[in-house]
Amino acid sequence: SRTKLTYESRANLAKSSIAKRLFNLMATKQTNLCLAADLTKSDEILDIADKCGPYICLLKTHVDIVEDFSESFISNLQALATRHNFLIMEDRKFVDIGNTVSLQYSKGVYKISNWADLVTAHTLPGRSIVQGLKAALDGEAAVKERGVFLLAEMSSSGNLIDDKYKESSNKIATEGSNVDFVAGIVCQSANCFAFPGLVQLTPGIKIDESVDKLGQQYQSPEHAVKERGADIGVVGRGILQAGNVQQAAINYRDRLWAAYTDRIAK
Ligand code: 6AU
Repeated sequence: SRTKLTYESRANLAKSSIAKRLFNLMATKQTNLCLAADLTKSDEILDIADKCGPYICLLKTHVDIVEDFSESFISNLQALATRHNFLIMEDRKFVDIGNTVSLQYSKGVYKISNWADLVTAHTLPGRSIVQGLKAALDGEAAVKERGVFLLAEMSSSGNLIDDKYKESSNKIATEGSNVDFVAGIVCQSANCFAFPGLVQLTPGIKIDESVDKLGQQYQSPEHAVKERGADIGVVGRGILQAGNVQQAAINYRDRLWAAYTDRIAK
């Protein structure tokens, strides 16, 4: 199964250029940690990106919670991504008709397609959501530098996703011309897809807590990687609320990476 393969070998199987790049980055930098930088001031995000940058493969933003958004915030974040070698994912969770998501992706205040290597999208609208995102990009070369992660499951208790929805999401990820743009799947279990060229991104990871007060459900880094098939573990508050964020990032990186090396060894 895909979970037994190394990230290097999966880079070779990936059909999306950015998925290849991400798998190779993870392998050479030896990290499968994604930091969810869910902070509301740009300086706070830049500060944590600088402190945790050396230990992450991906930094995930929710740009619409930033209170002092500016173009210099984006250029500073990109400079940190280059310096520390991580990719940027805007967790926009697009969920509309193709024409609307195309506008939301490339226009407005944030112009997400200009700076986010990766974005997230729900599959609820059907396959046209992937076509809509691609349509916002200018030509094949631009498409190659970008990618989307489709949500096939959620970590929140009582979410409405069932097995059929999960299966159809998986199908959308791999069908036709979608394969060069879909880089991975956001999900909670190893059976949510089979194609080893896709990256499984799994949020809801925390070492010492099982839930929050608003429906989030957590699992340990080891459980996520070894039992649930996570290729990248997303950690937000587990790092953001730590007394020493850099040490927390190192700790999560070490545990997620050890779980991966264990997984491929057995
Ligand atoms: O570690 P936390 O709970 O502080 O943060 C988890 C992060 C948040 C959520 O928006 C996101 O992961 N997330 C997602 C994503 C990545 O799409 C899906 C999901 O099912 N659950 C979830 O928490 O930034």
